[in-house]
Amino acid sequence: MSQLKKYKQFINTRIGFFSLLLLLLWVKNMFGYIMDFHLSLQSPLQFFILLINPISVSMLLISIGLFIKRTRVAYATLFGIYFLLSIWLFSNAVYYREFTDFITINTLLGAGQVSTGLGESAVRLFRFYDVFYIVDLIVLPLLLWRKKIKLDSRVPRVRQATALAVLAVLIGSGNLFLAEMDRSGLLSRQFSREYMVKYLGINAFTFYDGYQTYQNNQVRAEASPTDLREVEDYVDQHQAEPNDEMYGIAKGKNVVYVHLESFQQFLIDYQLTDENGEAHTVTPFLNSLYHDQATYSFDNFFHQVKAGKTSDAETLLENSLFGLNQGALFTQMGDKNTFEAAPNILQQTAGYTSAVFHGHSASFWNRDTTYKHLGYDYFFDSSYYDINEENSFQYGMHDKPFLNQSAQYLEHLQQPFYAKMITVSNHYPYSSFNNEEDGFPLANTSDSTINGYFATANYLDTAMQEFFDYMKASGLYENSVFVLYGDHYGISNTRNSELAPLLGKTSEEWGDFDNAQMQRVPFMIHIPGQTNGEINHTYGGQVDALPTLLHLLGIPTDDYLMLGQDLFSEDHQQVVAFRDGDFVTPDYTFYGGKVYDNQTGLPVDEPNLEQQKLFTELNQAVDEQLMTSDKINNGDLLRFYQGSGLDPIDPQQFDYRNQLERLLAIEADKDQGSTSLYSQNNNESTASLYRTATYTDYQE
Ligand code: GP9
Ligand code: MN
Repeated sequence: MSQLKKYKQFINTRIGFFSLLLLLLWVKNMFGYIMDFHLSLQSPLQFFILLINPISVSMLLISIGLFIKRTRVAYATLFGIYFLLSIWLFSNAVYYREFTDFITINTLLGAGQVSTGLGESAVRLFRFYDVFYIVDLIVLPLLLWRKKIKLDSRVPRVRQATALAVLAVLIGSGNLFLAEMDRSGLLSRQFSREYMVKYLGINAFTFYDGYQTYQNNQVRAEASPTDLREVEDYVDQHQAEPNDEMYGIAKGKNVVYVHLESFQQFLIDYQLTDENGEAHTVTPFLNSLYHDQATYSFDNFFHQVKAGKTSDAETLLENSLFGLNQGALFTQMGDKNTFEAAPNILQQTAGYTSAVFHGHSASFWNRDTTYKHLGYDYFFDSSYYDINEENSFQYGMHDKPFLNQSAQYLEHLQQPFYAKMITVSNHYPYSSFNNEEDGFPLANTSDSTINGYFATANYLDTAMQEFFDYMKASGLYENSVFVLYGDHYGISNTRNSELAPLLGKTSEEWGDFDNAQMQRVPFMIHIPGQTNGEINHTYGGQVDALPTLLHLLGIPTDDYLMLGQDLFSEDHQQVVAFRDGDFVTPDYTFYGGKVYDNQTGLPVDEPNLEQQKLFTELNQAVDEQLMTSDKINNGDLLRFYQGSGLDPIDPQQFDYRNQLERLLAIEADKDQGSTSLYSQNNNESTASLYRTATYTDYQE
């Protein structure tokens, strides 16, 4: 019997038809990966994962048809599931062309209505090669009808069908294992939909998304306006009066937020000793800013993020609410919840224009949709930058070219503006520089992650210096307040004992108390013109940033449901909650289930009665703050809240395409009334004032 005949015979069995469908689906998925979905692959392993990721879910679902006895019903089921999976793939491909994103259950339910206009524009999104996605949906039924593929009336043995289903699950587990190996925390952290699809395939992503959406929707559906009462009570009781001396000192100024990626406080004033015993200051510029008389610096300021890392820091700083205890709020709720975030507040109370600048793909951390819900007018993502392999790495564009190229957009924003620059070069694995940027010495530990950290921090430092130089040269500096913050640790606890010798301790001495202290990140508010800046020792965290800033801008916060407190306020309570319920105060550190005395760094093994009482109170205070945050976020309670007087945001009104054109149109429209730097500079660009150099240039 010829080979071909054998195949034909096989296809004429139910298992054969099942196999054919599976093969076709795999091919179409690969076709989609090549033609439509841009999933950047960084290693052969990632490529391998991509090859296997469509198999398991397709196989499991289609195998349902193998359990059905009646011939026609069995074939209808096999083909029906195949049909649905094909259409789903095709829909995702078309959707992706418009939104560079995958369809979520929320999009389907119409809840995350940011995706306007797909209906009208769908036609122009079709491509000639789309035939490939759907032609088989017509051809296969025809072949069945014309008996080119014959229906097999023999029912596969249950054992056989079960074995196939089990195999599908095994493949799926193997897939997940490899995925987690390559990117740990994939499921728990959910960096982006792109990651999920790249590692697990479209279908697995859809199911996981569906499961999560269902869970979230349950809680949301049960929430009601009465739940707000407890939240309002909490906020009332924790209101911290503004400090008169500080209130309004930055009124009307632009706000320039600088997100210092993975930057820990210990880098400030740190000197790295190289192998010749020579000391190198890691961040000379940031140090000078830290000590500047126009800077209000904090040396007991802690990050409060969890799995959502950068995006959690953003959540905290924009809303004065915590991220979630599991996963990232941006990814889970960013396209659905109602927020009363900084861009919105500043817009409605003081006429600010808001913009985020970040040289990475818009969908990472679900930023593109979340920013619309936060009320950001503009979002300059990687598509606005001239990015190439030389000037970028897996997390986006390097800080110097990124900040440099941001100037061409920044200068067109109407003032006052609220702009957030998200840097990224100082990101794990701290090794991603081309030769030009190499130069700052590496630390000499056995951990390459630690070794590179100082050099990338130094790079960030010079990038900041260039940015500030430009701000001064362009004239924006005087009229702006700069807020610099570290988003989270860069060196994780598991590496800290290796880092210990660089911090004057031995690895053996290092313990959880030290780990907790390492969660300090910089928080500096630089207000040009001020002369009584100082290093403030108040204990605080990222949740406190927004009320602090708003008071400096002279904007009252009493009516907002914020959980942080103004760091300058006399009433500021110095209890800094970590997201997992641990916390620090000026006297004690609660970490990993133990209480430590800050003065000695030793555990308080036998607390006296007074201490016991205090610890219980502190624990309760922290739990209450975190619970209140969860209540607001999980129940989406701000949708019921009217006390702030803010008009609700319509996320659909934001569109992050063609932004430069829009900015130019606004300038033209306002004419003499335009307040952008560009207009003030007689319609001349200031971008050429930006000076940027490489490490070697700096040494010369
Ligand atoms: C990527 C960047 C990194 O866009 O902001 O996020 P992180 O990994 O630090 O959470
Ligand atoms: Mn980060």
